[in-house]
Amino acid sequence: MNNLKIGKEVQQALEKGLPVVALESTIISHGMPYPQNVETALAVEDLVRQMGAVPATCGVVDGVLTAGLTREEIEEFGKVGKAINKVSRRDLPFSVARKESGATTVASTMIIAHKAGIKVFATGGIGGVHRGAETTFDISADIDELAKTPVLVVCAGPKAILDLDKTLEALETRGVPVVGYQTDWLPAFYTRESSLKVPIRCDSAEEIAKAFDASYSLGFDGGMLVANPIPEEYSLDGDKMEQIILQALEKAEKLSIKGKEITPFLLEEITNQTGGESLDSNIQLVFNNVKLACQIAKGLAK
Ligand code: PSU
Ligand code: MN
Repeated sequence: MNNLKIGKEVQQALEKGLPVVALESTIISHGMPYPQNVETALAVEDLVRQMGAVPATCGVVDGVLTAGLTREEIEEFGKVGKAINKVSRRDLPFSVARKESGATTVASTMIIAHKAGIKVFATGGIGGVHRGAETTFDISADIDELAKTPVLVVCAGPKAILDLDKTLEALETRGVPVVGYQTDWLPAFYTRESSLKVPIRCDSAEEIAKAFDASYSLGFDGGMLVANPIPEEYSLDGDKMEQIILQALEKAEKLSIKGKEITPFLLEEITNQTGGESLDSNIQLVFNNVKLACQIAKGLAK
């Protein structure tokens, strides 16, 4: 398919059966400010290589689904920021037809990873069921993608901008396994745990890799969500974050922000309101997730 481009390093690794880890680009263009976004994206790629795997940052470049953006492309995606289209599943055909570039969300990165033959993907937080979804119906396409595309996603749990309870329920309905890594409690992004139990606990990357292998051998279409708690030293005060999130939600409501704009808006508000403290935590939890994703990818490559 000429709509898919696999970077050279990624292609070689896949041919040799070496571990590859996919990474998303919405987190770069819409999830973090410049220049920290570019610094983080490049540091993440270095970390994957240090861990003995190959990074595949995904995005759409001039209409081509790309697994393995170049350094220059990553810099461009970061500099352009929110001016680049945020592309989820429903947007992909238009990016291709119009030959436009786009930053890919968890959902569309899973699609690209799967087309490229990559099984493991690391990010910060996934999209989920928003607070108030009972009236707005705002449920991220990430949830359905996890149900239909066989890619394992490592995250730090859904961010507290979402309704964690409903997010877990939506995942359960769709048959998506949610694994707590070395925890019984669902991690909540900035904090190590929420008051919700995870349905499955795994204590090692090997155990997770084995279960994902089993999912493949059962012929399951869907993926798997691994929730990895933020390292203790970077975790933030849950009550303080809740206050900031409530203010951000109120502001979004006043400004009538909805649809695909709401998540980036809330992320930016939180970063501004915490004076960058949350950004630092966000960056650290991504590193932490990348390490676990590499271990799982290595387990799968065995
Ligand atoms: N949550 C975060 N950081 C992010 C995102 C979510 O903590 O960067 C991004 C991811 O790319 C995710 C997308 O796939 O937002 C979800 O957007 P929406 O809610 O519009 O589906
Ligand atoms: Mn939404």
